[in-house]
Amino acid sequence: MPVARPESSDSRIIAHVDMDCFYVQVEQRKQPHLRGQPTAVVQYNSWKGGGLIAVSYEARKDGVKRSMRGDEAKKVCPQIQLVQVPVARGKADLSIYRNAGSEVVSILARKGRCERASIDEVYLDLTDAAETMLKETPLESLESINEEVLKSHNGNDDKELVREWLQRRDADHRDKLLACGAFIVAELRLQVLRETEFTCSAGIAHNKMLAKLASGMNKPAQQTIVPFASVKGLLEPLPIKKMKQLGGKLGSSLQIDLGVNTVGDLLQFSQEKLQDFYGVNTGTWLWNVARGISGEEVEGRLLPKSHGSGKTFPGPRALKTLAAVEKWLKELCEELSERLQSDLEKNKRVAHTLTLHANAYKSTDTDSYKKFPSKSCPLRYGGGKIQEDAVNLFQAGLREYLGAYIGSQCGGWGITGLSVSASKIVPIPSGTCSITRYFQCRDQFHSSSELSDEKFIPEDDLLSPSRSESHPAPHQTEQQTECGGEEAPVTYDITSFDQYENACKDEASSDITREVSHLLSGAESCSTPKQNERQLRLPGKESKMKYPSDGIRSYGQKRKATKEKGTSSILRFLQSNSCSTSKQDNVSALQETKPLSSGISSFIF
Ligand code: TTP
Repeated sequence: MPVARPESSDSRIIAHVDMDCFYVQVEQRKQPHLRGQPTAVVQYNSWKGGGLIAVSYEARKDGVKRSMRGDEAKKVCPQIQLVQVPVARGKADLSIYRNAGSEVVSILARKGRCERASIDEVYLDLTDAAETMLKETPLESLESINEEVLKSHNGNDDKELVREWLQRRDADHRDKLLACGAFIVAELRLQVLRETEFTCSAGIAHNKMLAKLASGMNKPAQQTIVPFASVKGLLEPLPIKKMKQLGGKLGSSLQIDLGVNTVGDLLQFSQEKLQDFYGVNTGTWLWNVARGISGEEVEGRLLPKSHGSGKTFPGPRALKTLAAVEKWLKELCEELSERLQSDLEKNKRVAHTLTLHANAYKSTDTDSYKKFPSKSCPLRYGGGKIQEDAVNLFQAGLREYLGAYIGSQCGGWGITGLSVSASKIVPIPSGTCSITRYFQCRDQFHSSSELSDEKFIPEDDLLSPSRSESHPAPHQTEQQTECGGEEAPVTYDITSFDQYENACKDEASSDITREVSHLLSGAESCSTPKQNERQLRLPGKESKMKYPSDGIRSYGQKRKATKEKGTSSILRFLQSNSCSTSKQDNVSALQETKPLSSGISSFIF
């Protein structure tokens, strides 16, 4: 659900940095002869030359678009170079892109609080750096300005006008800070180029929402500034459904029920009117959006919020037997397990929730609107265990999806997309002396309170707000696993799990990773009788929440129902967690977790 946060200060300097045609640049660095050539990266599936997932700016000039397949791109631009995404386990392997994104993040993080928003996007809070620069370097007296800074746009594309704006003596404090932000971001973009060979573009504004809107306005290798005076002009013409969190039901409701098609249309409604329609929080949030007001903070987070592995099986490649699904789940779970292990070793982080998503159809479908329900359970480490749990989650989802339609073994269904993801990732508490004890403690906790069939909660119930976001592509969503190519999109609501850490705190710190290999090899026993029982008790027992499917009422009711459910889970958790002491003390500065209330609905017990 959108959260209305008051603007903490309208003098913040926030940048949104977005890499240019990212996968193409990564491939061009690997194969320098591709530089300057029209190039595109294509999916693993080579049908009709493969779907394009990244297109170089040279190819875009020739009319190549991401919606094309390789064969069509070759017709439009015969000299195009098509590079296939790397492949592992029979699917796209995105690690090369992920690692390249990490290189960039580590450079950008030098200047201010940095939030990794997706595989190739970062938010930066540059307020302190800009304030310092303003004190130390009066911009109006600078004799020469670096060419990179002049690649700024603020509604003007003329470099001289931009120079004048940056050095205006009569500018107010906010504009002077923005000008400093432009200098800092230009320098950061140069550093990224020098150290990684990648170009990027950026938006510089007083909040995240405006910075993100601006970063894509002038690409590649340029930057766009949003002075306070330009906000209205920037927002007014934007289609309402293009705004973050308005691509789904809320945006549709605005269009259908209030006739709002652009952000400008929203301006005619008073805050009270919007609150009447959508409730106080959402109404206030909408009123703020229309005016470019957003208090959302840049989270200090350099690592992904979640890990996922998925694959699509379009058309005739749909999976039609449990054996076929199990085979693919094995591949996906092994990949996920490797990434979890690497995260544990490198970053000392553990994930707590495993989620399975699938896209499915029934051959004689009478209710095609019905989605395969996403399912979650506590995550157990080790490829075999993740696989076992994922298969159970799949079976539970399939039973619910098919309902009375037909037995799951009898066919009549197909799976066109499958993904597993690990979320609720937190650092291992600094006082943990033994990783084995940490996991034992955690698994005891899981086994005593979580692993029953009622605990499988449809992901729709947990995550409906992020589902309705209006991001142009799944991978770009802030609350998403990094996906791409043929990987299926997944969304998350990340919640504080520091209770776990407190429950499992141990005396002294020692080398955690030395026990990791043993632990992840599956040698330890953390499976419990309850986990085995779970499979037997699955059919038909999932708790379901039903919502009316239309209009504003349904939107409001869904929010209420979700909140209530989450709240009761939290209370149950707090009551049952006798080991839990205080909150927050084990969460590192770089891994800020959201307040308990913000993700309340996604606790699964
Ligand atoms: P984007 O940032 O959307 O696009 P881009 O970096 O290729 O180009 P631009 O300069 O316009 O920002 O996506 C980042 C990478 O994510 C992209 O290079 C490839 C991958 N991706 C997919 O795998 N599937 C998709 O549908 C999209 C949109 C992107």
